[in-house]
Amino acid sequence: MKFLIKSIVLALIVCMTNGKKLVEINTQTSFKSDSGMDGDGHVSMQFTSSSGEHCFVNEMDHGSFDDYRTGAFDRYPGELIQGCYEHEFSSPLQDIFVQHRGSDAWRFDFIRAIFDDNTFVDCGSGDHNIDDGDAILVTCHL
Ligand SMILES: [Ca+2]
Ligand SMILES: [Ca+2]
Repeated sequence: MKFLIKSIVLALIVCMTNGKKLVEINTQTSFKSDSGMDGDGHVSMQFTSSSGEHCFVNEMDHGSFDDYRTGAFDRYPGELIQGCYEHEFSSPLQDIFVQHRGSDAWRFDFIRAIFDDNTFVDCGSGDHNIDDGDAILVTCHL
């Protein structure tokens, strides 16, 4: 009986500590000239874990603020990440599928996912360039 109770308590602890909620996404636009998106450029992102859990952000944008400038580190906390806000991942983030729309290319170094336990994961290996509807899969560093 003692063993059973111990097992249940242990299972509960594992359940409670296993899931991480995504709370903020950061993007590092490259410093090379014309890396930014000033004109007609948009990106959507799908975040996927090693067990296939995923969430989707259609377009991260600070409204009238000029996002994704060359060399900019942009932060998108809370509701700005739409369907990914507080999305729970029970296994590590594996990759991000980044889809571009529009005529202004975006060059970025990495995308950072920050969780509610203050840990973060960086995805991308520098110098990814997407334009005119390109889609790429960037790998996360575990
Ligand atoms: Ca904007
Ligand atoms: Ca550009």
